[in-house]
Amino acid sequence: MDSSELYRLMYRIRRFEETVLENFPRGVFFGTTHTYLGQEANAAGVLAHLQPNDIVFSNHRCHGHFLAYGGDMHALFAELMGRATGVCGGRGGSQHLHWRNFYSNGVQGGILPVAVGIALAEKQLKTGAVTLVFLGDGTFGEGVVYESLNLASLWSAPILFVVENNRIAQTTPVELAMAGDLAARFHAFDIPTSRLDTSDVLEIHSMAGNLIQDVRQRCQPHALVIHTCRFGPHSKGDDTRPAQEVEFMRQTCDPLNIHAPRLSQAEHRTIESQVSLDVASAFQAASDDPFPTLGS
Ligand SMILES: Cc1ncc(C[n+]2csc(CCOP(=O)(O)OP(=O)(O)O)c2C)c(N)n1
Ligand SMILES: [Mg+2]
Repeated sequence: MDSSELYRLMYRIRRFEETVLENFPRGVFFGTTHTYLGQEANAAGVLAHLQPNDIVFSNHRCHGHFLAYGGDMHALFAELMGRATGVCGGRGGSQHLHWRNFYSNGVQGGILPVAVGIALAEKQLKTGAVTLVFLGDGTFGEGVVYESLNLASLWSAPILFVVENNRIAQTTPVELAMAGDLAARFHAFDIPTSRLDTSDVLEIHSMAGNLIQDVRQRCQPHALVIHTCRFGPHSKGDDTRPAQEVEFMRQTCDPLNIHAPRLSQAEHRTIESQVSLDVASAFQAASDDPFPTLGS
């Protein structure tokens, strides 16, 4: 993926998520939602390296991962709207997506044992596939995470754990919930861990490429901890952080602002207007789609 494709992808995620938050109060979506605003560079940089049979597990904050995996915006809007054309026929909603080798689940930590199990199955089958699993800082309070890390290490699962450390879980800052060091949790199980403190998609892209190649070649687990920023509320309108704190993050670590200067102004403006039109038409198309019928 070149610089302009990475910008296009991040902008697509941004506009998709903004459209979700703008329209939620109109009652057009079912269930809940968790937007990926501010974290776009993680999905874009990491998932650019996938090979077709690789497997991705995501969590409640899954829209950005799904779009970066190659998922369709219309199908994702339709899924949130409960329409028959949705990713899962309108029955999964925002958090429960399955398409090709992409799986997401809203139960915190619940995806870890499944992801490790699938990684081990792929190893047994000698497919060469790598499994990636995204998890947040707030998920390290779940015991099943540690059972999964133990087996991943003991049985050498070809898996990359991607921790998106936005330093908050719902409204609880990480320092009120987590004792000790995040990377030390992986080290306790002899899982090598790399850290990044950046929202620069090129830095993430470069490190993730090396790590995924390494996991594939060595058939061993690895962890990548990315220090990142959540710009939006946890879900919808439930942000208790001071507005200045969020504004400061937007000023200093917006992945779009960091990456845009690498393109000409004309180029990124063209991408922005094309993507905005695509997002608006995907939203409109999904709004016009039918609801599933009983028995379908
Ligand atoms: C087992 C379980 N407990 C509680 C929740 C409710 N819940 C959803 S997301 C979340 C916080 C997640 O924080 P983190 O892992 O840091 O991810 P982030 O939202 O920051 O991306 C909580 C408590 C849940 N989904 N699953
Ligand atoms: Mg978090």
